[in-house]
Amino acid sequence: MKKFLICALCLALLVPIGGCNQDGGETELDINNNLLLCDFESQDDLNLLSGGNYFGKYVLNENAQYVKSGGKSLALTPTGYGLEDSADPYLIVQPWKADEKYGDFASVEGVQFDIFNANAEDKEIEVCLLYGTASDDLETPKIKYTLAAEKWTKVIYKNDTENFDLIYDLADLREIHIYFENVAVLEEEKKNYYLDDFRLCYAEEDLPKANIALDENEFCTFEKDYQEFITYTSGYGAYNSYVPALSLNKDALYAKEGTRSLKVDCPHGAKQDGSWIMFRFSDKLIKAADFAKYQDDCSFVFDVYNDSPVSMRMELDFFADGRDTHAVNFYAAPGEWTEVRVSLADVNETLKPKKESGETDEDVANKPSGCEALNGLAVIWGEFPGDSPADDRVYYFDNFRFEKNA
Ligand SMILES: [Ca+2]
Ligand SMILES: [Ca+2]
Repeated sequence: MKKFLICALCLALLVPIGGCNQDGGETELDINNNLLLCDFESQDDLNLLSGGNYFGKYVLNENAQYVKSGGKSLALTPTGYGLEDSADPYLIVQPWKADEKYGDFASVEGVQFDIFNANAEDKEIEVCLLYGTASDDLETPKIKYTLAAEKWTKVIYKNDTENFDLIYDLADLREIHIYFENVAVLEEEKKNYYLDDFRLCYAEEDLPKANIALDENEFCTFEKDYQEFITYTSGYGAYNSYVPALSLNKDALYAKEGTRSLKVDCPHGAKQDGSWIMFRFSDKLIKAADFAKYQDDCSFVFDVYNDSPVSMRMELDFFADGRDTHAVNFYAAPGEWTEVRVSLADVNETLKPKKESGETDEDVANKPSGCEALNGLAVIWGEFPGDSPADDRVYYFDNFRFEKNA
C-alpha cells in the first residue's frame, strides 16, 4: 500500500517534468525522482551525443553481456586524435536536445550513469558539467572515477548547486562531459567501454543556492568555504590553452591574512600578448559586496604574492555594462607581498554614466553611479611565452577588502 502511495505521488510530481521524448512516448520520473534521459535503445538517443577532442566512435550495442538495462547500450571507442600528447577525448551529452526544459539544472541533484570498462586494466574517467556564466560557458570542477576492469561502475556526479550558483547559470546547462584517457593507437574494432541507463536525478525539494556571507569591509578573504568557488577563468582571443588553474591555498606561508588565499597557476603560452587571460570574481559577490555603500574616501585593496622569478604587468579591471572600464596596472615583485590599492573615487569617475543624445544633466545624475553599476571584476594578464613548465608563473592573492583612505 505504501509503495502504491509513493508511486501515486511520483505520478503527481511528473506533471512539471514529464514530457515527450523523441519517440513521442512519455518520459517519466521514477520512484527515486530520476529521469531516464537515455537508455540507448534507439538511434534517436544518439542525437543527444557528440564528441570533443575528436572523441572517436559511439554506436549502439546489442550484445547482452554489455547491457545494463533494456536491450541495448552504447559502445564507446574513445581514441581522440590518436597522438600520444593530444588532449583527452570526451563524450558530450546535451539533455536539452531531448527537451528544452532539461537544460534547467536548478533542481537537478546530479547526473548518474552505468559504465562498463571492457579493458583488461582499471581505467579512470573524469566527469564535469558545462554551464553558461555571465561572460562565457565554463566547465565545473572535474571529478575522477576509477572503473574496475571488466565491471560495471555506477557514476554519480553531484550538481553542487550552492557553490555552482556563485558563477554558473544553473538554468543554462549546456553539456555534460565524460573524459576518457587519450590513447595513442587507433583500434577501430575494439570497444573499450559501454554506457547505459543515463539519468538526471531531480530533487524533491528546492536545492540550496549561493549563500554569500561577508564580514565588515570584506570583499573576499578566501577563509570561508564558499570562497573556494568564487572565482572563474575567462579571457580574450585564443586564451583557452593558457587559463590558470585556480585553487584554494591552505599553506599559511602564502596567505597574507588568515590561513588561506587564492593560488593562481599561470601556464606559459607561445607569444607575448598573443591572447589575454583573466580570472574573474562571481558577479553575485560583486552585487552582495555593494561597492556603492563605500564612499569616495574609500579604496578597494588586496595583497598579491609573486612566487615566480619575474615580474609581469597585471591589470585589475572594473567593468560596468555600457560604460568605460577602469583598468589599474600593477606589478608584483618576485618573492614578496605587494599591496594594490584602488581609489573608489577613481572607479566612480571612470565608470560614471554617459550622457546619451536627448538626455539632460538631470537624467544623467539620476543614473546609477559607477560603483552602483559595477558588475564585473577581473585580474588580467597577457599571454607570455615559454619552453617548459619551469616558465609557468604562480601568484597568490589574498584579502580583497575595502579600506578608508588615510
Ligand atoms: Ca539500455
Ligand atoms: Ca586569507
